[in-house]
Amino acid sequence: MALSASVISELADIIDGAQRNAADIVKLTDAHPDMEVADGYAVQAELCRRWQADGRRLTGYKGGLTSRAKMVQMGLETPVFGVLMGDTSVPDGDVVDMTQLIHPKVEAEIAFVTASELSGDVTIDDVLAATEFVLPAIEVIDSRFKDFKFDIQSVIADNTSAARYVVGGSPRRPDGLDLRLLGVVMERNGEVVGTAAGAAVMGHPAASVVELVRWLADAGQALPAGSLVMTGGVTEAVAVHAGDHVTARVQHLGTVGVRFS
Ligand code: 0L1
Ligand code: MG
Repeated sequence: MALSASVISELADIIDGAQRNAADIVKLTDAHPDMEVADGYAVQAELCRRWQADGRRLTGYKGGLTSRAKMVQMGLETPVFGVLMGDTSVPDGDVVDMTQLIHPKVEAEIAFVTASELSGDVTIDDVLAATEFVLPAIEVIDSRFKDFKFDIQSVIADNTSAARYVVGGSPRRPDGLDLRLLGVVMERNGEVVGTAAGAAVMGHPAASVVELVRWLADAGQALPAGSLVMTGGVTEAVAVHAGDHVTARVQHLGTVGVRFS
């Protein structure tokens, strides 16, 4: 790490302020060119620590930049990980208030809910054996950086642009499903804006959970039973505006939707 604890704390203040006020900022490396990826995760961890101290609940984790489509869209090559807070969950079919966000985009994802703890150097089979169910999800991302212009250090500090998440559809145990082959269709206002199969995420959506568990292990942590894991957008993210309605249809898992007002 290149930055001191007091700078990490200052950067957490900046991100927190931008999130609370829905006001964009410039990327953190403009003022701190030495900032490293580990510093970005230190800012994210400090934010998560503060949010939990404020009574907010950690419900799970997210992988981002896990598909080629997302990497190409953002011009970054490395998967990133972030935290999911319970108060950012939106019920299936409910409405997101645009005034609380800067410039949201949506991603269609396959989510996992774990039945048992996962830790260390796990495999895809370990993840599937520990999975209670898989289900369709929409992630609403909202980079706090102006025009979604950031580098890897900054976006990690910004909790990988996490803003809201929606899960729903017909959750199913993964047994008997080949998650690589699940077709995913994302629609905005009834128009198809993205299509992919589950394998778009690292060759298998569970591979995103494998990488998440390894990332947690590097920090001396495990993925607890009962965690929700968003495995990452299968297509590039799509901008939304007030009045839009987005659905993600996942083969065998049903449909999840969200509106923007
Ligand atoms: O969930 C994501 O894929 C976000 C990770 C990259 C940040 C972004 O696209 O804003
Ligand atoms: Mg995502």
